[in-house]
Amino acid sequence: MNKLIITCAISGAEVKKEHNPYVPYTVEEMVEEAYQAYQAGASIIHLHVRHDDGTPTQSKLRYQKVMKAIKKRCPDVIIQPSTGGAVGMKRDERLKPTELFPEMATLDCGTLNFGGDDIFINTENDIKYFAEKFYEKKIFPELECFEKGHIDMVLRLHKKGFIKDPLHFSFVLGVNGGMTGEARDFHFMRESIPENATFSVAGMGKYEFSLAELAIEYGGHVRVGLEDNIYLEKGVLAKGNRELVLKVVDIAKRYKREIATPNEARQILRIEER
Ligand code: KMH
Ligand code: ZN
Repeated sequence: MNKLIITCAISGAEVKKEHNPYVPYTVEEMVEEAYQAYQAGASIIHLHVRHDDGTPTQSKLRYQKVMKAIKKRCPDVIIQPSTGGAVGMKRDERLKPTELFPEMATLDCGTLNFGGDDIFINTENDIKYFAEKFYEKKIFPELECFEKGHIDMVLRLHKKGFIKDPLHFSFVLGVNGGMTGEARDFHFMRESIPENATFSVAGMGKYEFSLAELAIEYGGHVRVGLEDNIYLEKGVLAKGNRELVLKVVDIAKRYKREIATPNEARQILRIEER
């Protein structure tokens, strides 16, 4: 089977040190968590940045500082900034990290409830607007789909030429307000994308490792990290992102899937050289 690409979502925008003290805020903490995840087997670092007090920000300057420092420590790693940012941020604010021309970034493909009164807004016009900016800057989009309707939106926009090949999906399952992360949800999502598309799966909370295992078994790729889940196992907090990545590496061994290096990940996803 193809090699396994592991993405590590080291920080997120919502999770706090009160939830898990290893959630990184400062530049130094971000770099250390990225390095540990990379050493453990992650070839992609999905990145949200924070101010030192933990407040999420889409500041271009802050992304620049963190990305530069990560690249110094992990020269070949793929850094994938978020354009989702935090709930409530506006389009252009969310797009700030794309001004740094990262090789890859997330593109969120639909609106959903996000717990309590929160709504994560990604209208059809938002998606078209984001896609236009991505292709203009030759940024490879990871198409984040929180439920099946988001895949349908991608396929519609792909047909109309707003979203282009190669298609790489991320199924983000188990968000409070989105689709759950049961096996049947995974199969429904997996069977709904074109055959030549690639996919990665991010399971929130209790779904993280069961979905990772399904993705590994069915030839997909995996995202783990403190953004998505703070526990190594039920009731045991992870001591950083490294432990979460290593747990995926262990599952991969059982299925005899080798781990992709960052350059192999670029080839598998068909990220064009710039
Ligand atoms: N923080 C969430 C509201 C992404 O990174 O593209 C959105 C999110 C998605 O995390
Ligand atoms: Zn994110």
